[in-house]
Amino acid sequence: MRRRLLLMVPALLASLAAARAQGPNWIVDGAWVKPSLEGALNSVAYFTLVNRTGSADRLLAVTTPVAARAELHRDEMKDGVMAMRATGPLALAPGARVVLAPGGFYLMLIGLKQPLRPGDHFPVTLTFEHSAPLTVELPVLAGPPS
Ligand SMILES: [Cu+2]
Repeated sequence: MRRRLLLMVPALLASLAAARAQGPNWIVDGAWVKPSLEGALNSVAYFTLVNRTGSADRLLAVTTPVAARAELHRDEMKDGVMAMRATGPLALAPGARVVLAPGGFYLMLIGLKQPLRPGDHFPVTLTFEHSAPLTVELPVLAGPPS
């Protein structure tokens, strides 16, 4: 048993090296955060998330030091009224691309601890069901990046 474990180690190291060489398993693209309005405690962040891990996963939670909470929301018409609702965990099949953009999904930053001004940037950490947590830096911009 012991011998077998030892033999497995080089294979494991080789697969870790291969994984690293392949680059990021998740791609976060086109990120931007709306500047907070004067005195506002909330703002919204947008980005595109692409699953390049090769396996299905779920985005379970998002955290950031600049807000008390960060939740995935979606605006929906319900009984003729536009309302937002929390989406809960976001399932991403292998190769799936989820676009957070005005009019659809977005990341709601709730309880801002500081104003967000154009030119600022701050980290958010994405926690997945299977993948290691991913921390990315989001820029505060007056509008979508071109
Ligand atoms: Cu919302």
